[in-house]
Amino acid sequence: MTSHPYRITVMGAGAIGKLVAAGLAQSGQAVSLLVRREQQAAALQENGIHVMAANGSRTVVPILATAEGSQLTSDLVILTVKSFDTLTSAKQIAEMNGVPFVLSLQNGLGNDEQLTAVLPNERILLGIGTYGATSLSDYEVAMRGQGEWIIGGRGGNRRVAEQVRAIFANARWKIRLSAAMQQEIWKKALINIGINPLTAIHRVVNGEIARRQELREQAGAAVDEAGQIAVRMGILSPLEAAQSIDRMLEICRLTAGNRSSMLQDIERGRRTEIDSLNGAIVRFGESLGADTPINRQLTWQIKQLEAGRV
Ligand code: KPL
Repeated sequence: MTSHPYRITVMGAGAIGKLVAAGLAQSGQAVSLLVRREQQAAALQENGIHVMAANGSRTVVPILATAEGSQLTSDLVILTVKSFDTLTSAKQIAEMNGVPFVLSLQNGLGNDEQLTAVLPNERILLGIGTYGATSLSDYEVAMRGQGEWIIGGRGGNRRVAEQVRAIFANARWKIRLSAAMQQEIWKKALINIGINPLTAIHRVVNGEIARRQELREQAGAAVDEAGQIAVRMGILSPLEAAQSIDRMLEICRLTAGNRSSMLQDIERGRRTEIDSLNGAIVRFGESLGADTPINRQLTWQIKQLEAGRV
């Protein structure tokens, strides 16, 4: 990447997009927020990003927001869009001035394959995050749980990954590098596979999954089934897969007051990321000849909710 200041574009202004853009802008980085709707761009331009901390305090961070990406020149694009928008976003990035580095901070399985279908491998960084954030409006976000970012270079680009790590650390985020992002992405997906559908179906905050025995057991069973697929695919060791249930419950407690992204999507009548989470497990299972009834059932239930049938 070029010398300071980095020109950073955060693509997608959901809860995580707003949180990241605000944090980086506050730390002095030149940040633009690229959104899809003109109306949201206008709201962000006019109000800035409002970040509500756990203690209720509100910080207003002025931000440059636009719905017109072809005008932007960036050194780094941070992708926070939903997993079903990854391919479209990758094509949009490919048309930007110059080819920036791209850091995916998204949920779900399969984002990396979609990015590499369009963008050069050595420009792609992958990341996951376990922060809890709830979007309150087009320009307001509530921080609801401390987590961490884990990032790494897809094409082994450790130098750029280290620069990005330093940028995030400077913005006071907890962040670490990993040389095994494929495993990290699966471990994070296993967390979402337990928490997200059950919070959305039962309309509860994350903490309830760890607190209520029947939800804890259902979430654990979904994670266990998905973990076995990860083991059969040679991605996680049996021990790593077994540890995923405890990790999922730990994230429930760390983000106890948060509404999961899937619950937020259902509440707003939007499409969810079920296809790249529990739905992906069903597909991988099918290709291995393994039945995954728990994840199939959860996928079906979320699809019913998406379609407004329940
Ligand atoms: O990733 C999340 C999500 O909601 O999608 C967690 C970490 C579970 C926070 O809610």
